[in-house]
Amino acid sequence: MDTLINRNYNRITNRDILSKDCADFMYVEGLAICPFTDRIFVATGLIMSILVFTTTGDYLYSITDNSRSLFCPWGLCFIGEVICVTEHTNNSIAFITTDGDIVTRVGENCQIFPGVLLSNPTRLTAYLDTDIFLCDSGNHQVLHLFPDLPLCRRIGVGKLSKTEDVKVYNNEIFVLDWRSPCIAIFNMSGEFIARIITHGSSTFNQLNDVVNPYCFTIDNAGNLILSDSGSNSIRVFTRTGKMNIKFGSRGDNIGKFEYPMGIGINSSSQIVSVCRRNNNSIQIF
Ligand SMILES: *[C@@H]1O[C@H](CO)[C@@H](O)[C@H](O)[C@H]1NC(C)=O
Ligand SMILES: *[C@@H]1O[C@H](CO)[C@@H](O)[C@H](O)[C@H]1NC(C)=O
Ligand SMILES: *[C@@H]1O[C@H](CO)[C@@H](O)[C@H](O)[C@H]1NC(C)=O
Ligand SMILES: CC(=O)N[C@H]1CO[C@H](CO)[C@@H](O)[C@@H]1O
Repeated sequence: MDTLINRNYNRITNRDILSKDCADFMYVEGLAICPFTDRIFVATGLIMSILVFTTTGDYLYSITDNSRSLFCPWGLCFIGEVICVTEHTNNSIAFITTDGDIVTRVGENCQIFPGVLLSNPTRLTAYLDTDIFLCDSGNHQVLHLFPDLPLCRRIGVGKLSKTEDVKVYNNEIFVLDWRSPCIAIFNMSGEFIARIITHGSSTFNQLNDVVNPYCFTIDNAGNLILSDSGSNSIRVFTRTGKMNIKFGSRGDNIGKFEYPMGIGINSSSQIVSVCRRNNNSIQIF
């Protein structure tokens, strides 16, 4: 998926930003980029659909599930060409084709594993193209779902609060915990390693106004790219939590944000970001 282009984030000017409008982003949540086509898929929560865009952010079509509505799609990831989507209010995960056909659905207020009942699942990520790591936010944990569902294991019990987004990089699991806020790191056995980008740490002053981070991504060099809805900015941190760059502020022009949410990186290492407004609501850096 990722090429070996390592981005230098020191110089992002408005001339480097491609921006497109989308009228339906009032409730935008998560975002995923299809590993095969680089098309951009955006979950719209209360609008109950997944919007699909070209690699350059032009609107193509909307997926609402051919048999019945998607229930509050929140987070997206791809396993092969299948979209995995969390349905936030229904406590379910739908597996759906890019044409809108449901492959399968698990959860729906039922146990997905003995003793495991999803509670307000938020965002999720694919691992090795077979497994899924999922933020089970109401249960204050991350679930590792194996290919032979409903088999799964819990990660971060007692260590996490309101989990919003998760990524795996270099055999470490990074979890965005909104309540702290911080990113908690676990190893593949589920052992807690560290919290970074957290209040009280030496990096605190660099992020004094990080208040509402909901989504993040990791580039191929291991930088964490955080979408902070509170400060209407995007910040790039190293693995140790040192901030490299902050860009953006509130506004509706190019390079400005209003409630930035879903964020991803396309195959050319471009950052794709969406926010909750009409004009210039998809921006590609
Ligand atoms: C990544 O996004 C940029 C900006 O839209 C686009 O020019 C480029 O083609 C995209 N990369 C791929 C592999 O689609
Ligand atoms: C999903 O949520 C919707 C709206 O909250 C509700 O009407 C519907 O019954 C739920 N479906 C299931 C299967 O729980
Ligand atoms: C995770 O950390 C624990 C404790 O340090 C260690 O015993 C275990 O081998 C580690 N697992 C992996 C996969 O690195
Ligand atoms: C400058 C610009 O694109 N303005 C548009 C912002 O969005 C509103 C509502 O969709 C449009 O009416 C404006 O033309």
